[in-house]
Amino acid sequence: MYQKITDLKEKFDAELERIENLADLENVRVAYLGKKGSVTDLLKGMKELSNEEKKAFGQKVNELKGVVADRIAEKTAQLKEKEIEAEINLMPEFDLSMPAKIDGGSYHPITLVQRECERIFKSMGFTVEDYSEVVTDYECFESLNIPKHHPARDMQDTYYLENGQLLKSQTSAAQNAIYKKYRDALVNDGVPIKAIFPGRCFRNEATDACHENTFFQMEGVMVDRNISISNLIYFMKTMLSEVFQRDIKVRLRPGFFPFVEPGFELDINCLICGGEGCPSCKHSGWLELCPCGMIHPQVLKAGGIDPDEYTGFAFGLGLTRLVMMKYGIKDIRDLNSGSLESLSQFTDDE
Ligand code: FA5
Repeated sequence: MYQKITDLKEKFDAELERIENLADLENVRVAYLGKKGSVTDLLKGMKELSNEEKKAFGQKVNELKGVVADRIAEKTAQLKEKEIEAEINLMPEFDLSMPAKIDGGSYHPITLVQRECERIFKSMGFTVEDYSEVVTDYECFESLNIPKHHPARDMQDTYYLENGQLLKSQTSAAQNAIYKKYRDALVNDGVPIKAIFPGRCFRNEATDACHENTFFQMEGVMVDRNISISNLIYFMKTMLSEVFQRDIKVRLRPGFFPFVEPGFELDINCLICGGEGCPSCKHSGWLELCPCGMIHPQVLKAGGIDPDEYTGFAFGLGLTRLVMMKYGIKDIRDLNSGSLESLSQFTDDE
């Protein structure tokens, strides 16, 4: 009986020695350790043995099982290492110190226009603020005079997180924080609030030539004593003439936003079709670019500012659409495409 164990061990050692790949090794494993394998078979011959003998013999078979399993594991590791080495040897040699054969990168057109707008507003005394893309319902809606279930929310369905926060649907979501940040300087030291805050916005809506689900806006606010619509129009005009460096036809028409009163839509004559109508302007000849208005008293109050003493204007520039107009990009979706071929047409290497 015990001779069978010794013979089987010798046979296994000889076979293992000859194995050169993982597939053959797996066959050997099954042949020895599988349900019908040779090691398991040894146990079947124990019927005629006494209980004492069965115990001793069973122990020896289990020892053999352990040795076979260990040797197979060792051989598996050796063969895997060999396979990796072979793969490495097949790889073409390359010199890590060689300079890469790629052209220099360039800034995205949205980055270029955003920086241009920041430069213009900074030169007029505005600060540039950064704000989170994940905001609360209070920041994005309630502080802006849009209570729960207000129909204005339907226009800005967005993406909600399980904790109730959301991806901001408008840069206006930063207004409340900006008022709170600068209100002491305004009230105590008479420093007007003048801030812009560019940022990425998200909306759950169907895309077309002038709508994306992810796009950029640039919000701007100014709050002081005696701020009026004339101030608003002055800043809008200055910004557009600086960005385009030429005369642009714009129109101002009434627009409703719960956080401004009165509110306006500032449209720009479509520069893709020259006003004749095309898919980029929904065939109207005009493109909604920069809604704006006088900040609603409730919104100032929510920011800790007394609306009886202070007034202000706010605007929400569609930065991505501005980029379309500046570079004559017909389809907004090209801007998020990641296609270097299309994007590099609009940018200078910097
Ligand atoms: C707003 O988002 C307001 N927060 C703007 C505002 C700020 C009004 C301050 C008054 C005072 P609206 O949803 O219209 O408004 O978006 C503003 C601009 O963002 C649009 O005119 C447009 O240029 C751009 N925009 C809106 N939705 C999209 C979209 N899906 N894709 C690309 N640009 C968009």
